[in-house]
Amino acid sequence: MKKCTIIGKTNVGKTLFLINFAGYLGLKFLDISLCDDKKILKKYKLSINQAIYELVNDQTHKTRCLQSIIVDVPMGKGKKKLQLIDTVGLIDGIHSNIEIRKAISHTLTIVRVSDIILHIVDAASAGRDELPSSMGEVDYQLAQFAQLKRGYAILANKMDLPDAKEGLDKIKSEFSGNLIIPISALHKKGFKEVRTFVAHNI
Ligand SMILES: Nc1nc2c(ncn2[C@@H]2O[C@H](COP(=O)(O)OP(=O)(O)OP(=O)(O)O)[C@@H](O)[C@H]2O)c(=O)[nH]1
Ligand SMILES: [Mg+2]
Repeated sequence: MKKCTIIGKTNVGKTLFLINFAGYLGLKFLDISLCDDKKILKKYKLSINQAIYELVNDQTHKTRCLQSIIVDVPMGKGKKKLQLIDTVGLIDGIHSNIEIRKAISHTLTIVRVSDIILHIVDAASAGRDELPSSMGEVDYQLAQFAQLKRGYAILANKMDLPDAKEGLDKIKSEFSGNLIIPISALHKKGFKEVRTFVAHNI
């Protein structure tokens, strides 16, 4: 089964995107596997609403472990299974907490073996130059590495917020030459375009 990894700085909306995109693809419940880069550590099931309540918030590094689910992606008359992997938020520089450093290292390992990389950038923070979510050095490094792969797209998230349009213009000029899809993980906007991109790359 192919792997699609959701990556980006902390607090940009990776986990909310995973959950709402899974819901958009038809899942009512999520069978979530917590894992490091080699093995599954724990499995559990949550409804979409429970998952949002328990796994998403605006504190940085809410997600501290890779978490993955299996989704069916419609392809023509059929569908294909895909592993969607939510990762630990990246930061510019080195984190002081060793657990987060380890989890970031697992995240980078998974990116190397992923077929599809969805790089989420917070367009609203980019518009306001607001740290820590605003795009930074780690986004440029990630784009340089990931654009060598066929299945790489940048998702400009939080397009529902003020300043996101200015942010999107900045993202387009900084990452020109890449596919950039504006989305709102909160309002499930732009998901059709993401689904089409994913289906083309499975
Ligand atoms: N307005 C708005 N808020 C969003 C959107 N996507 C995410 N958020 C909010 O942004 C905050 C962070 O969302 P998460 O999904 O936890 O972000 P994350 O990238 O997984 O963060 P870490 O796990 O800490 O790295 C939460 O308060 C979300 O509700 C969006 O499209 N619009
Ligand atoms: Mg998260």
